[in-house]
Amino acid sequence: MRSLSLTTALVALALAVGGSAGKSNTGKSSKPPGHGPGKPKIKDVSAACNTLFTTLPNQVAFPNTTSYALSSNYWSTRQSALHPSCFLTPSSPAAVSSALKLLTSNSIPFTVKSGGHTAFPGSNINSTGITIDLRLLNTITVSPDRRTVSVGPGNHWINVTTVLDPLGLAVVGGRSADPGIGGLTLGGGISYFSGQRGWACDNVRAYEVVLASGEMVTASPTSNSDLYWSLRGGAATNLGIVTRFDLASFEQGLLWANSLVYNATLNSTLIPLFQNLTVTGLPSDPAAHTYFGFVRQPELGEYLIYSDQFHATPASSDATNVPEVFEPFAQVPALVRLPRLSNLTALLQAIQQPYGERQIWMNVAVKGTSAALLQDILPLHEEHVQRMLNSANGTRVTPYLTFQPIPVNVLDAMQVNGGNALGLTRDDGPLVIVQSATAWVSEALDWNVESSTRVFIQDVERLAKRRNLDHGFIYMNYAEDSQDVFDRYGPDNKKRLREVAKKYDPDGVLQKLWRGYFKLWYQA
Ligand SMILES: Cc1cc2nc3c(=O)[nH]c(=O)nc-3n(C[C@H](O)[C@H](O)[C@H](O)COP(=O)(O)OP(=O)(O)OC[C@H]3O[C@@H](n4cnc5c(N)ncnc54)[C@H](O)[C@@H]3O)c2cc1C
Ligand SMILES: *[C@@H]1O[C@H](CO)[C@@H](O)[C@H](O)[C@H]1NC(C)=O
Ligand SMILES: *[C@@H]1O[C@H](CO)[C@@H](O)[C@H](O)[C@H]1NC(C)=O
Ligand SMILES: *[C@@H]1O[C@H](CO)[C@@H](O)[C@H](O)[C@H]1NC(C)=O
Ligand SMILES: *[C@@H]1O[C@H](CO)[C@@H](O)[C@H](O)[C@H]1NC(C)=O
Ligand SMILES: *[C@@H]1O[C@H](CO)[C@@H](O)[C@H](O)[C@H]1NC(C)=O
Ligand SMILES: *[C@@H]1O[C@H](CO)[C@@H](O)[C@H](O)[C@H]1NC(C)=O
Ligand SMILES: *[C@@H]1O[C@H](CO)[C@@H](O)[C@H](O)[C@H]1NC(C)=O
Ligand SMILES: CC(=O)N[C@H]1CO[C@H](CO)[C@@H](O)[C@@H]1O
Repeated sequence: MRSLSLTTALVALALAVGGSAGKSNTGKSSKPPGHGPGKPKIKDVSAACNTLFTTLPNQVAFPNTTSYALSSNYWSTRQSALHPSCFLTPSSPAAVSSALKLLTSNSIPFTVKSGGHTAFPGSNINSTGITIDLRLLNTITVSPDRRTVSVGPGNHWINVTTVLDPLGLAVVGGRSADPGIGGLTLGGGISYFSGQRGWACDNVRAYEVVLASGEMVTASPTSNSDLYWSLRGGAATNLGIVTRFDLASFEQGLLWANSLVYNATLNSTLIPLFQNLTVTGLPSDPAAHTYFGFVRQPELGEYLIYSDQFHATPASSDATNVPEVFEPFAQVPALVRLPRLSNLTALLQAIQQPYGERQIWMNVAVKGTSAALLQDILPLHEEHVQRMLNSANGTRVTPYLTFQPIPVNVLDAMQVNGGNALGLTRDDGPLVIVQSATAWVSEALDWNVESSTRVFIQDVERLAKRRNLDHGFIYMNYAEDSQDVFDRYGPDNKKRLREVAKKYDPDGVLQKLWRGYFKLWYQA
C-alpha cells in the first residue's frame, strides 16, 4: 500500500477544527477625555503612532523593522498582506490601558490581535489604523493551590500545555498548537474536555479587562457579573481588551487519542455511527470527544474521511484498547489508525494547520438527530467544491467539511456560573456544527471561494429547514464576517449584550474605532 506516504500526509492532515484586579469594579466608567467638549489633540494615525512611540518606549513598531515583521505573522496570508501604520506591542496591562485611553480619546481606529488565527481579513488587522498585538502579554502563572492558571492573551495554546503538562495539570482550551488564548476563549472554545466541563469560556474564573475609557476592571461571577457573562460569548470587541484570563485548572494525565482516515466511499457506513455517537455515545461517556470530516486533498484528487477521537480518562495503558464508546468505528476498515496515549502538547502539535495559504471558515449548526441530513449535506458540499475547482484553473484548493458535535452533556456543562451568552440549553441539542473551511493560494480565486462557501452554507440551512432540523446557531470562532453571529444567540441575549455594552461603553466608542470582527451595533 502507499500507506507510509499517505499516513505521513494524513496524520499531518490538518484537521479543520479544525483552531491583577482593577482599582474599580463599578463599570460606571467616566467619559474618556476628548469625548466631551475639547478637541482631540492627536489628529491622525501616524501622529498617534509617534506619540505612543514616545510614551510607551520599545512598544511601537514601524514598517521594515524586525518587531513589525514579528507582529505581521498571521495564519492566513490574507491578513499577513495587510500593513497597519504601526504595531503596538504593550508590555503590560497598564500599557494597554494608557494606549486605549489615548486611542479612544483621540478617535484613532485600531484592531487587536491575540493569536492571529481568525480566517477572514480585517478581523485582527487593518491597513488603516494601529494594530495592538498582545504578544508580549505572555505570562502563565499557576496558583499555589493548582486550581487556577492565569494566562496572558499573548500566549498560544501550546505555550500553556508546555507549562502545564509537566505539572500534570490542564485547562479547557484549544486543541491545536498555534491559535491564541484571546480569540478562542472569548468566542467559546471547543476543547478535548468539553464533554465534562463545557467550552473554554465556561471555565474562566475571571477576566482582567481594559474598558474603552482605559479603566481596568475585573469581571467574574462576583464582580461585574454582567460583563463576565457578556465576555463568555465573544462580545469583547464591543467591551474591552482582556489582558488576563484566570482559567480553572485540573489534574490531568495522558489522554487516549486515535487519528482515523477512511476511504470516503464509506460515508454511508460511518455517518450513522458518528450521528449515533453525537446522540447517545458522547452523553454516555462525557470524557470522550470527537469530530468527523471530509477533505479533498489536491495531491490525491479524491475525498477522504478523517475523524479524531479522544478520551480524557483512558481505562487502559494499552492504546490499542479502544474505549467502548468508539468501538463501532474500530470495526470499519481504515486507511490510517493511530491509537496512542499522549500528553496535550503532543496532541496540539499533531493538530496543526500550516500558515501561508488564504483561508475561509464558515459554519452553521443543525440538529444532530438525523444521519440522513448529514448524509445529504455531502452532495451539496461536492457541488461547492466543484464550483471552486472550476474557477481555480488548476491552482491549489483544499476544501474541508467538518461535523463537530455539541451533545447534550456539553450543553448542560455550559450552564455553570450563570450560563454563557451563546443562547444554548439542553433543549437545543444535540447539535452538529457544519463547518466549511477552505485553504487556497490564488488571490484571483478569493471571490469564487467566498461566494461558493456562502452558497453552500445557505444550502445547508435550507435543507435543514425543509426537514425541520435547522437550529441556526453560528459559532463565532468558525464564522465569516458576513454571518450575523449575535443574531443567532437569540433576541433576548442580543438585547442583553447590547445593554451591557452600553453600560461599559456608553458612547459606543469601541464599535466605532475597533475595526473588524463581530459588533453589536447598539444605539450609543
Ligand atoms: C488551526 C486552527 C485550530 C483551531 N482549533 C480550535 C479548537 O480546537 N477549538 C475552537 O473552539 N476553535 C478552534 N479554532 C478557531 C479559533 O478559536 C479562532 O480562530 C480564534 O479566533 C483564534 O483565536 P486567536 O486569538 O488566534 O485569534 P485573533 O484573530 O487574534 O483574535 C480573534 C478576535 O478576537 C479579538 N481578541 C483577541 N484577543 C482579545 C483580547 N485579549 N481582548 C479582546 N479581544 C480580543 C481580536 O480582536 C479578533 O477580533 C482553530 C482555528 C485554527 C486556525
Ligand atoms: C479596514 O477598515 C476600513 C474602515 O472601517 C474598512 O472599510 C475596510 O474594509 C477594512 N479592511 C479590511 C481588510 O477589512
Ligand atoms: C509560544 O508558542 C509560539 C507558537 O508556537 C512559539 O513561537 C513561541 O516560541 C512560544 N513561546 C514560548 C515562550 O515558548
Ligand atoms: C509530551 O510527550 C512527548 C512524547 O510523546 C514527549 O517527548 C514530551 O516531552 C512531552 N511533553 C511534555 C511537555 O510533557
Ligand atoms: C477508495 O475506494 C475506491 C473504491 O473502492 C477506490 O477506487 C479508491 O482508490 C480508494 N481510495 C483510497 C485513497 O484508497
Ligand atoms: C458517499 O458514498 C456513496 C456511496 O458509497 C458514494 O457514491 C459517494 O461518492 C460518497 N461520497 C463521497 C464524498 O465520497
Ligand atoms: C448507538 O450507540 C449505542 C451506544 O452508545 C448503542 O447501544 C446502539 O446500538 C447504537 N445504535 C446504532 C443504531 O448503532
Ligand atoms: C482563471 O482564468 C481566467 C481566464 O483566463 C481568469 O479570468 C481567472 O482570473 C483565473 N483564475 C485563477 C484563480 O487563476
Ligand atoms: C510593510 C513594509 O514592508 N513596508 C516597506 C518596507 O520597505 C520596502 C522597500 O524599502 C517597501 O517596498 C515596503 O512597502
